[in-house]
Amino acid sequence: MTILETKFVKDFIRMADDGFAQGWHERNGGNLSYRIKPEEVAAIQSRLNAPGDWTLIGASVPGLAGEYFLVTGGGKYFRNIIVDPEVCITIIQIDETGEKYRIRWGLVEGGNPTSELPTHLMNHEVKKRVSNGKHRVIYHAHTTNIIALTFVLPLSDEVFTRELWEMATECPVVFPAGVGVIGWMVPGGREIAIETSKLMEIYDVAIWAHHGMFCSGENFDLTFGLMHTVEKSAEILIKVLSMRSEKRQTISDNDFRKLARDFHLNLSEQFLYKK
Ligand code: 2HA
Ligand code: ZN
Repeated sequence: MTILETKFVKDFIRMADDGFAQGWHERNGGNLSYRIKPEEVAAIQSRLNAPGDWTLIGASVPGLAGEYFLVTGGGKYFRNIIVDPEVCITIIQIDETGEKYRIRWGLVEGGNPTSELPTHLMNHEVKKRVSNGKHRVIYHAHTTNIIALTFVLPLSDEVFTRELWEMATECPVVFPAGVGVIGWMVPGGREIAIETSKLMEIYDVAIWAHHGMFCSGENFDLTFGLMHTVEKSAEILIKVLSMRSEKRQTISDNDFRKLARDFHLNLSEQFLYKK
């Protein structure tokens, strides 16, 4: 089987294209990464390129030593992933120290992995640990409505979580741990990676003010579905705020407690402060 014929590569490409279709990936905006399973690496081993030079990641991820990732390329357009995947995406291998990577497939016209590689890998390292190896997908998208909300809501985990939960009953079911928010920072480096990975210790969703969102999940469907649900909730909130300044009725603290009881959710009291 060629690398392009494997299920995880096909699923990755479909997810990237679904994200483009949502309008979340203007130009080269956004990036996606997948921690490849050992049996998937074994199945493609004979088709990987001869190992090239190691490159510094710019972050230290010893918890990912020896792992392989499928990631989008820096500067590549999501629009083009489905058109010419071998140009736009790449398989990288992490070294035994977790300090360096090398390219093993893809990017056939040259280039590097995503500019957000430090954040992707630091998030993967945290999520691999806290999910006991279950989480494999990290997704960054420029989701219009969440970005718009970061101009008008206080940049607190409590306010964003609570407002997004209220907008659709499925929200506390889909992201019961809530969402984390960080204020504006320069993207593409170690500092924003450290702040984002701190949020990933607790949440599966991290919002970057005036920029976009990161989501983590076990597989492509769950991670895309999470991004989609949070962004749709933000769209509803923007519609509500645009219609009137005060909500006439909403989902109350006690309603969330009842939902938690019946759906066996652990909804922290931290977010149930309104009464
Ligand atoms: O250009 O989205 O955050 C890719 C990005 C950087
Ligand atoms: Zn971005």
